[in-house]
Amino acid sequence: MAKSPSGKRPATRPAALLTTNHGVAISDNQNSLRAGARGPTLLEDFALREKIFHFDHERIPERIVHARGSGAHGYFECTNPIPMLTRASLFQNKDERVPVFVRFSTVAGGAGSVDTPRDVRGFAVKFYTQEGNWDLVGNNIPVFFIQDAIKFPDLIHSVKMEADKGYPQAATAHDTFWDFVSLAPETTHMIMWAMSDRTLPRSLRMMEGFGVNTFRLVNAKGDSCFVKFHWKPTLGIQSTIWDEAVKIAGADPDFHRRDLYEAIEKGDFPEWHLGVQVFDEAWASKQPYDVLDATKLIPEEEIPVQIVGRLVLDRNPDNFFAETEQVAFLPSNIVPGIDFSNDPLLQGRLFSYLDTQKSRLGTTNFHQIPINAPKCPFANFQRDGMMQTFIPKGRANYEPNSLAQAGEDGGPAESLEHGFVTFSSPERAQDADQKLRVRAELFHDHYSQAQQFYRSQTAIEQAHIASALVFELSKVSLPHVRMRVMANLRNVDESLAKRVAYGLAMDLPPASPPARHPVALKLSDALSIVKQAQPMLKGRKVGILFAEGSDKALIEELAAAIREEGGAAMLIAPRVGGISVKGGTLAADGQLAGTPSCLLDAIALVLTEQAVAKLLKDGAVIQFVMDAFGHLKAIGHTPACKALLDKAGVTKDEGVTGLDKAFLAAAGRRFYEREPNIRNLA
Ligand code: HDE
Repeated sequence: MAKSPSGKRPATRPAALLTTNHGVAISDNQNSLRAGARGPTLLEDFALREKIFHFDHERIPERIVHARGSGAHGYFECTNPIPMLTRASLFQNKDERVPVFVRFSTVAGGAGSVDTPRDVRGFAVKFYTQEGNWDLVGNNIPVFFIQDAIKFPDLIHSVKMEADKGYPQAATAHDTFWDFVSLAPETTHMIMWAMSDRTLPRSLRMMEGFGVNTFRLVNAKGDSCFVKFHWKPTLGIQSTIWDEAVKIAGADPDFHRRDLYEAIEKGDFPEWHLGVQVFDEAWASKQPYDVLDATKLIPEEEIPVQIVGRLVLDRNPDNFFAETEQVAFLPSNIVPGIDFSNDPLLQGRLFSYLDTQKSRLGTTNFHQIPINAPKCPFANFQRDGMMQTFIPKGRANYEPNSLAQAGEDGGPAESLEHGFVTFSSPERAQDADQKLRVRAELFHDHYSQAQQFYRSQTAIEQAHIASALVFELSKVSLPHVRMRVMANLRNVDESLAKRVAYGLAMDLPPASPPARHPVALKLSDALSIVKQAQPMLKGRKVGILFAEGSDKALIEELAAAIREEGGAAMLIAPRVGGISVKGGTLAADGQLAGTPSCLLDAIALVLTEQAVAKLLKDGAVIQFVMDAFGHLKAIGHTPACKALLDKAGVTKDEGVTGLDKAFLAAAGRRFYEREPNIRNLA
């Protein structure tokens, strides 16, 4: 009998043994099998071939949209049960929790693209309820570009890299996107949101989420109402500004992914409240818009958002691929007590997501992957298929069967009592027996809510929208496309159109004839980020810049005060390992050149006059201060920093403080009022 190299055969195999996929232990994982020390590699090397074979197939197709994303585990807790509205198990009992997996994403970029382009963010939540998985696959903007699913492939083709050039990546600022937009006035409302700071979130933890489509709730008696779902972040809504987002993309392409991961690792669990807006058909039929039209929202002032629960993300995935990449969200994953509406966008989505999983995950059995499998028992007679991991027992593989009468296991059976029963909606069904390719009348109003959104913003937010339009349209090379966008914009707001035209140095074309004349709607404060801003240090990161000779006690006191208020303090110095300061040595968390202030929410400069004199020759430190000022952040400083502030162009305002209480208060907010003095906005 042949012997192992050592000549001995161990009695049992150790647990942590490197093996092939078929369980054979590997003796050498550094050298492939060769014919002689300098000879060719042998085909016989099954361990080498298996390893390379598996590696070659490690990638699966990335999502056609929302390819770039970050995920986390957590739970949903019902805080205000609503059994009168829905029989869904997760909304029945106060304090009851269900596990969730959440994936946030950008839309346009590929899986390896940066986290901070101007883009809509996906906000997809999988609730593993006792009665099956419910996926609420939403976005951070409550409306969408188009009204009918049939236009989705065109929209996405237009926004992705241009077909011939292969660029730009993750950007809307190019010809084909704006060509599509200009030819589809239904996009106008969403364009207002997309050009606002909503598409530049500071953190995934600081953005709202929306179910977007109208859904239904159905109670145990079978009564139904319509519902819109809302996620409200407990850290408040916070956005960056454009110049900041662009710089973050270079400084940390994983800015949002890192922020989410680190917050969870630290135990600062991101949290949102889930709210519902409920209404009935009688109310819906009186509105100047159609609630089945996903380009329209219901202002919170009209129907208040009622909080029903909270979402807490408290665990990072163990493995990015197995969980975040393989998670498959399906708007068609619905549970008893929740139902669809006839929204034509939603109806199309019900098909698309199931279909896309087959192409991405390769098999109809993708629901067996642990991240996708329900956590309640599930059984049916669907059988076989690629990558089948279940081993059903017995003969029963059809329904109904009478095998139980012969003492065999007859398997699962349907149940009217527990099963999902589609709500039979009677409303507006007059033309249900006609086959039509039409849009309902109110869908033709493309401008009223776009106007409402724009006019509900503060002056600085309006200036950001105008500037974003100027930026994007200045990247459009086809004059007729610009013209058509401007012609549509005139239907939203004449002053906006004028500002953009001025920014582009072009004449305003005549307004395009609207399919339906816009009506003036009541303004809504809930649409503005700035009007809702809640200054807070919690969840924010303050950079403390120090150098040789800085006061250690002062730095430590400041860092403690920041942490006390729930903020993070990051020490930054020209050299990280530990430099000599007043009171000892101090190590930094980040090196100055690698930690530009765009990655921080506020900065504190704890520097001596000598250190300032030396640092004035360093472009990185001047840029550090200049950007913090330009990005509307608080700057706290020791008196010795005057020369540095002057060189960086910092002028005194409420956000420029000493290192005292005033700084702590300032660090939790942005100083939008500073912007008109330092930047020419459109
Ligand atoms: Fe999606 N969308 N979508 N979408 N969507 C996908 O499904 C689609 C729409 C949204 O983190 C795809 O699994 C169509 C609206 C999110 O894995 C695909 C239409 C909203 C995610 C698809 C829409 C969304 C997706 C690609 C028009 C907000 C990422 C990969 C009818 C309510 C989920 C996948 C994740 C992903 C189709 C419009 C949100 C191709 C046809 C509106 C958050 O099936």
